Amino acid sequence: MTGRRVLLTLSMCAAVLPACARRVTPVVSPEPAIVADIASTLVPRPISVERRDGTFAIDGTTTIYWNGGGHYEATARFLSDFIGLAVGAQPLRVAQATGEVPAGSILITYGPESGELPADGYELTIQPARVVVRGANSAGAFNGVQTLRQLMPPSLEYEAQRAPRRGDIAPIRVPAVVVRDAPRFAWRGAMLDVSRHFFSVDDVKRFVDLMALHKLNRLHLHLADDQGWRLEILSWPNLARHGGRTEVGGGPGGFYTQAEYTEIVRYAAARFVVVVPEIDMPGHTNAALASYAELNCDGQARPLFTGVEVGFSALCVDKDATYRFIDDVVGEISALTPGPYFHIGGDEVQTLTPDQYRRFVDRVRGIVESHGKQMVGWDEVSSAPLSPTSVVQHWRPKQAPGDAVAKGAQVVVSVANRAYLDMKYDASTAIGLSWAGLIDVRTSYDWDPATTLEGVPADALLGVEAPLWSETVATINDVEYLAFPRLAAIAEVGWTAQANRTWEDFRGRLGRQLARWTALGLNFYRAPEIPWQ
Ligand code: TNX
Repeated sequence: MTGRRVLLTLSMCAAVLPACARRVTPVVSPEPAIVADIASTLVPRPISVERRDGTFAIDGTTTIYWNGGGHYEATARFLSDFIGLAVGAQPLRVAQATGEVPAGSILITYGPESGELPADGYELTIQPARVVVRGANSAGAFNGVQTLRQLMPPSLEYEAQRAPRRGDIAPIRVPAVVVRDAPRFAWRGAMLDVSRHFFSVDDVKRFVDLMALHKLNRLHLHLADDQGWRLEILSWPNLARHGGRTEVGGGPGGFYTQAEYTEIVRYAAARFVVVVPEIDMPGHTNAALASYAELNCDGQARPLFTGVEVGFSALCVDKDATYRFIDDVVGEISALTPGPYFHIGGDEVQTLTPDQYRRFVDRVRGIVESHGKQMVGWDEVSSAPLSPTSVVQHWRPKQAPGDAVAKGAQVVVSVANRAYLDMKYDASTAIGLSWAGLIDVRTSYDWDPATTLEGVPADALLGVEAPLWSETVATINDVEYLAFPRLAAIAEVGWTAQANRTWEDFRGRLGRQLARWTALGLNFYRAPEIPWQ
């Protein structure tokens, strides 16, 4: 069955997948039919994997049943779309289960059988007679399907495998196995800075796809900074129209219309990824200050900015117009965003007094909450009053979260010396920064979010997030290069219990992603310390 899957040429690829033309030619390597120790292929590592005898065969007659409501149906359709036309001339049938499902089918449902699993957990049971994915909730069922996906042939990741084909079509075989699994943290995030360089809707979707494969569930979009305002705001149209027209280095920039942003949110939600929109303020606001003179204390619009310095800009915090502006912006974005969060940035303000800064954050938190959202901010916001619903994102490695915790806030750990995807891997990395250090794959993997910062009790620790700032990152190929393999490392830091993971074991499993990532056309960094095979 593997032979034919391997016979892919660049021209076949380019015929069905325009992306092939601009990507590294995917050489789909031969795949081991079934790897003996299948746990050794899964990233992130599950709680438990028990191998059973035999395999389950997916062919053109396999039906994917769902039970439990629309979110489960969406997951069944995700699986059908993933398999595409790999096993037949039609996509696999998706149907609602009514009672027992017949032998030979796949069932996506809820309620793990052997005891409770935490939210987002799942139980995946593959037997020769059937496959059952039981989610603790709908996100759990989706996570279980991602594990099932990682047990399928890596070549399926290659879109050409889902195109119509002629001749015999072999079934897909997956090993019989019982996987029980649940995440360590509720917040497993990645941040994309679309302000310093702009990324298209398709680029963002590609990033979401890569997140979902690794069970990441929060996409933080850094939508506004000095160099660009990237989301259409109907009540302040010049923000995007003028403030979105450039980027670092003077390129054309761009912005998402509200319809495009809504499409990103929908696409992410279909993959159980919650979008966290960020409008950075009161600093990092030059694009807004260039678009509306009235937001400046001196009433003078600023010129657009295409450099990389930080800290020079700030909204006029003593003007009422500033808060009308913020209320309008937060209101419009909140209405477009189903997730519970609004990120106000709050980092690196150098032109305000501490008291001005605290009063600003306090007032903006009230605005965010009046629009029904929880405020998220970079760790600087801890100096201001917070709510128990507030989330503080710690990026400075030496900044203890005591203030935030004392105010009842939750903490997301993004310490720059571990979690920043925009740092270089080593001194020879062609793109990236190095102010927080060089971050090789082991550095991004081998740490514990519970102990890296002083004084975070377990119940205040919401999760981890890996930010990708884009001063030096201009294309999706650059994004992929800096993000992988390190984003897979952070995904496991966020998912797998500390006691259940070691660098040596991870290294081996990462090496076994070679075929899958190659089939995906992923432009990942071939880190020399990883045994790619
Ligand atoms: C610091 S991290 C910043 C960003 C830069 C980044 C580059 C943080 C909250 N602020 O403005 O893009 O460093 O690594």
